[in-house]
Amino acid sequence: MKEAVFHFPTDGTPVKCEQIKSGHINETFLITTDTGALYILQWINQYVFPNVDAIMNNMSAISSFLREHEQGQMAMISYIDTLDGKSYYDDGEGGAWRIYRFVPNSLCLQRPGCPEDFYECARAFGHFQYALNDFPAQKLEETIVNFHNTVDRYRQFREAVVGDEAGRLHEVEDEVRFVLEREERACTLHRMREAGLLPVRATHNDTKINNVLLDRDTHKAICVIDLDTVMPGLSAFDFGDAIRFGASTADEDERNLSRVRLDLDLFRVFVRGFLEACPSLTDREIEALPLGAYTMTLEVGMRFLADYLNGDKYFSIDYPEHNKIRCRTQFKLIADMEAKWDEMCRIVEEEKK
Ligand code: GN1
Ligand code: MG
Repeated sequence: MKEAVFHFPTDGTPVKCEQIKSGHINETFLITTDTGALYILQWINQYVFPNVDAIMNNMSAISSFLREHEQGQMAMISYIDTLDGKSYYDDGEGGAWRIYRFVPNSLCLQRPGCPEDFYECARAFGHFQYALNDFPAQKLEETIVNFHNTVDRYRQFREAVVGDEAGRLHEVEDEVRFVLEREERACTLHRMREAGLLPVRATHNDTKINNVLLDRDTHKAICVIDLDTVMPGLSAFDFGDAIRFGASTADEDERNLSRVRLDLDLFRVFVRGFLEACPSLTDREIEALPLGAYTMTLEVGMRFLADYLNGDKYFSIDYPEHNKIRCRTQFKLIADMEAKWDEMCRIVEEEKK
């Protein structure tokens, strides 16, 4: 049992604690009490999120906005305060912990089992975006500064290459070149943002499909979770990260690269669901969606690669080569997007109607 759980009020006494393997940053546990109540306990990685208060403040700002403006159309996770009234428990050893009640009869998917599931996820993320259309994004704190600032990601990437801290550069020279050759295109969205061509909104910024809870029986979306990276951003980021992860034909850490492709049918289904649920996007935002997929894929690929060069300090890994394997799948996807670029744009145009 994790000691932290005893700092929260629970129905019954916690008797069972199982780790849920999902996500590369925080740690998540399913807690069962002797009365059968279920809770999700999370350890927040403060190397990645140094400002836990900012996360919890953002979350509560968004929850109260949605409660007021949306009449509860979309469910939200509500965290339970500690016994002494704080939003998280600080264990004094650098650990921050929080807890919420497990959402009954819910599941999250690691891969879309069928197009309908992916469509549901698209609607959930699209709706999240739409529901926050009038939320003043500048009120949100940047929980990770420059999170999707691709220009700054390139700066950090170069630092990792020059530093070569783990002495691995010689293994990944082709991958480094791949990233550097694509800099201009990858930074386009950021420059459009700076030029005021795309609206800055409250965005989720980590839209893997496993961040949507679905009803176990109907597979209808219940809510969007993992709001730690909700920050000011571009709609294309949320669209793009979901495509990167969910419309790939293989896992993020597939070793056999011939299995990794962009599935255009899934791409289309996601475009449809996202646009239907988020009618507030401007024409220019819609046109930017394919570039969102491209940018998010390249960006996370270069983050995996930078972490590999730095000696795996950021993403949790299961084996020493893990980040190298991960970056290769992202670059394979990028190459496939380049080959399918015209079709991606055509699909967005067709679905726009
Ligand atoms: C991390 O932990 P998880 O899986 O929710 C990362 C995302 C990456 C993703 C890659 C805070 O998300 O940005 O896209 O891994 N989250 C953070 O799978 O860096
Ligand atoms: Mg996450």
